[in-house]
Amino acid sequence: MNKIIDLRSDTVSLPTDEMREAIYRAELGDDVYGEDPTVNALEAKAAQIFGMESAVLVASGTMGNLVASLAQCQRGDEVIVGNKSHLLLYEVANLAVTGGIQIRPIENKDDGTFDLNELELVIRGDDIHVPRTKMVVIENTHNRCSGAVIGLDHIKEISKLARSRDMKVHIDGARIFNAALALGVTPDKLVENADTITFCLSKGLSCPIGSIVCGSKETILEVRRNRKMLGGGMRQAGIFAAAGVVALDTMVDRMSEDHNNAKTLAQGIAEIDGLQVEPNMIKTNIVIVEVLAKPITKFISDLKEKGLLVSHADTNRVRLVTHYGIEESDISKTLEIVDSAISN
Ligand code: TLP
Repeated sequence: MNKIIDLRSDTVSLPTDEMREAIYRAELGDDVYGEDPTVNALEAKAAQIFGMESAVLVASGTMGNLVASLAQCQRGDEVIVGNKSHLLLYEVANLAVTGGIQIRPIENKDDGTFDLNELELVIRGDDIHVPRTKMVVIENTHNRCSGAVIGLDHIKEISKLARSRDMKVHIDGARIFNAALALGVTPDKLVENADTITFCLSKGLSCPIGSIVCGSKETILEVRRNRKMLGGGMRQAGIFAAAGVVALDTMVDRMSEDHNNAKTLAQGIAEIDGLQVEPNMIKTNIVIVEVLAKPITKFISDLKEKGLLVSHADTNRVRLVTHYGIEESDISKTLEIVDSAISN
């Protein structure tokens, strides 16, 4: 049988043999008591990589963003996010549901950045009629903006503004290692002006489960409390933390292959009539393509019939994500399938 090429997300990537071996051999304990040595090792490693005081393992990126927000905002506070952010669009309104926190979206430009004037304008003043603006969230890389990378200067400017208004900065860095690789900087540089970061082990790093929140000792203690409150205190979590340790050692640099594959994919698709993509915009592993020549659902089902899985990004756009397990040869095959599906 022909291989199914699954480009719906990098979350579909499977653990390496080395990870499976580490999972098998992991030293375990009860992490709610703080006694799982493998979880402790992973958290220490993450904190060190990001130059932060402390870190905590959580079940998912969604949980990480939530517990980091709950730790830094009170009921009735407001958090500024991008209008194309994952936090706004795909996290089930969890800040509102569990924290009584209001979200205030401002525009994400095509490259994922904010207009700093707009950001400044929406920060509330001291007035009994209005909520307190407590935090701003930066998504890096930016999922819905084709994996755009938010640069150091922009992060610095946002943070400077936030600091001057007594606000926190959270980074939704589900794919922060992709951003660091694309910019050629170490990951700590990308968060040096932030209070907290969530990053995911289960995306480009190919782990089966898990995300990590990093921040100051005090904040992470509060994050731990919130994790427990939400039922996310896990016992022998070293079972999957073991894969995380291997991932941080072995899976970061290889993601440049994913970036190259995404670029080749975008360049190929740009030459196909009926589809639109700007290859120069593709800096990491996400390619979002506008489908002009066919109804979107028909296009997606025709691709599936030919052995290619993609996801429906929005309206008439599909998303293709490269990841561990997708080889250069899969990219040529993908281009053949896309070409035949759009022209038939
Ligand atoms: N994104 C998933 C889907 O939910 C869309 C994907 O396939 O890309 N922040 C960002 C920027 C994300 O892209 C995601 C997952 C999350 C947070 C949430 O992570 P999980 O899925 O672990 O809760």
